[in-house]
Amino acid sequence: MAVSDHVNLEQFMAGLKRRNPNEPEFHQAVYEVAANVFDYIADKEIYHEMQILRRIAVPDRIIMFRVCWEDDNGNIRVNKGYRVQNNNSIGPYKGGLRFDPSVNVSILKFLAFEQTFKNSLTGLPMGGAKGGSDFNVKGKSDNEVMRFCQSLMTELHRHLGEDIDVPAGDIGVGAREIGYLFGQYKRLTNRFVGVLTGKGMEYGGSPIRTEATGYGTVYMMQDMLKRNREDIEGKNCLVSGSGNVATYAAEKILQLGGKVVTLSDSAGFVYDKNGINEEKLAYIIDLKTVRRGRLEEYAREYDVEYHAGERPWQVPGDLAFPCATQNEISTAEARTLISNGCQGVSEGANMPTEAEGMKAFTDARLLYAPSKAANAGGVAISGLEMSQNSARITWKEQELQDLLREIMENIHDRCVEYGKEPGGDYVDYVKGANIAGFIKVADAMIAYGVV
Ligand code: NDP
Ligand code: 2IT
Repeated sequence: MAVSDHVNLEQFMAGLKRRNPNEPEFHQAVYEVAANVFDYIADKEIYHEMQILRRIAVPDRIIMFRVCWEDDNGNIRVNKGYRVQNNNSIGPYKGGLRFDPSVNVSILKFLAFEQTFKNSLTGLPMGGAKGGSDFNVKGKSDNEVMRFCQSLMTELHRHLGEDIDVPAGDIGVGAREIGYLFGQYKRLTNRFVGVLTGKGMEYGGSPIRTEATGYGTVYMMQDMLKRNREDIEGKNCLVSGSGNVATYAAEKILQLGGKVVTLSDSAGFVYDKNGINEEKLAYIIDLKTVRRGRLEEYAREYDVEYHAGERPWQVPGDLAFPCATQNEISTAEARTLISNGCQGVSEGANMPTEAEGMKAFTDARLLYAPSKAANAGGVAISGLEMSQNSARITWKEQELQDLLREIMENIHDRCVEYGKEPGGDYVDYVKGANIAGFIKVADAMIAYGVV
């Protein structure tokens, strides 16, 4: 075996940036993991010799394609479609599809890289991938969305398979889109298999997949608080977003006796001082998933504060749950949360906090669960949807509720195992999640040799 060149973290990052120019989100995601992993592997020669981190940071493959479709006025429209298959060392590629005008290679590479460690943390056999399109679902008719999904799947299907790559939803891809995508997969291949997750209950979906990400994010906070002999009851909670993850995080906070005072969308946030109760939340879920409206309408309907073009982090709160998108908490906003007395942050969105903001949370010794641990409940239930599809069986809802709770507790405990400060009691959950997620993938790669 050749003697490895022991680069340090700075040299590693310089090389990564040189080889992947103009991909700031990807650089940010790799740096966050590398910073912890470099420390961990300092005295573990095999990981250096096998160049593990360098290999995980190059996707197995990136598929890029044209998606043509016809709008309701008969115009031909053209979008880009992507699938980044990052790593399948511990199982078939698995990860969501995002439809949003901001989608590009940098964002999908960061998401597929993160997904690789997140999926490892769940303990289930899933590799990491992410995909999607720069298609904007906003303002499109159901028929336009259907034609777009069918066109995208016409290319994507040849790269998928129940043992190859299994996509799911993400921003802009919910139950409606998964239905159209699965319908086209089935039509093209004449196979009814678990090739997508987040499916409707009528055609192979799993109980609680819809709720799983949001619930899991709150369970992670519950476990962090429990370690400090506290709980969510009575706490003021700031939640951002008003999509799948945010609304079910809010639902679980309410079930646990917390008070949800904010939600947001891409146009602004609502500050509801009296708290968003179950009835108001049902209104918001209907507004966002059925009527596809703006949160501003909720503010008008219930006569609460609406802040156009702003994010909720200036509002004083005990706990924060960013559940919208990447880098939605700037470093300055992270500092504002800390100075306003925020005690804990659990990330429902992927990489919602800027790098310096993450450091500020840990330096201030907040209870801080990073996304790859805190939002892993969604993909964990996706993994169990795959198992149910393979066995052609549907488990009972309570079984899945219990499994989600158990998986989140295991992830919490693994973060404590690898993230607890030596000689102290503080847990650096970022470090814990990165190292625990890394080990399983790295050891599988070592077993395979140089491939
Ligand atoms: P949805 O499309 O259901 O909801 C997204 C929400 O975030 C909407 O309220 C949307 O506002 C808002 N949003 C989107 N982009 C921006 C932006 N640039 N600035 C401000 N707000 C924005 O998506 P999900 O709830 O599924 O996903 C939210 C986050 O959670 C993402 O980071 C995703 O990667 C992550 N995640 C999702 C999982 C899942 O199972 N769905 C699993 C794990 C992580 P608007 O209504 O105006 O569009
Ligand atoms: O970021 C994520 O974990 C997801 N969007 C869900 C992935 C999945 O395959 O369920």
